[in-house]
Amino acid sequence: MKQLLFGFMAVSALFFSSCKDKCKDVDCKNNGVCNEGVCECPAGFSGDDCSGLVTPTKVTITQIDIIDFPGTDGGSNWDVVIDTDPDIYLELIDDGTSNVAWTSSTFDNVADGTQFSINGLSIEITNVSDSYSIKMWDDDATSGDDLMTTAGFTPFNGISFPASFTITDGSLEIGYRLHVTYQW
Ligand SMILES: [Ca+2]
Ligand SMILES: [Ca+2]
Ligand SMILES: [Ca+2]
Repeated sequence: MKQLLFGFMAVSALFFSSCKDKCKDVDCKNNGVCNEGVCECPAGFSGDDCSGLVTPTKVTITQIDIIDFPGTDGGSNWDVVIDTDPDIYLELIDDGTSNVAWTSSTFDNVADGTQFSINGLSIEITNVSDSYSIKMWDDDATSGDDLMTTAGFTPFNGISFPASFTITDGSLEIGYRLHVTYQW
């Protein structure tokens, strides 16, 4: 009799479990979608509830906004002849190898306080957890160029996938906003 009762309970449990919504108590994070009790995660996320991050295989910089730059060279003008404003170009440096991964075109005589964007970029970085930096130079055609400032960053921060983020040279005034996309 005991065995019969147990058997009945087991069959009932099976019957009821097959009827109930398997996703009822499943909380999929990061826009994951529950299917038959299992979270299906969007690109970049993993784990039972999609809370895990997948390291991207590539981060692509699509735009760089120049938010601010040093107005003077320690109190002196960046240039001493013809036009005193700096002639700005950027270099992306792979800090591990010191290789220049990308160089922008030059923006002549940019007045202090000017904000501008370099868009339409497709700068692909595959060592996404490495350290990179952006060097800003004042182009001086006849002599060595003046290094204006350097700001470091890591393409993938390890905690989220922001579409854009700000980097600075540590002064909290001089900075860029990088617009990026991720691939996995
Ligand atoms: Ca100069
Ligand atoms: Ca100039
Ligand atoms: Ca110059």
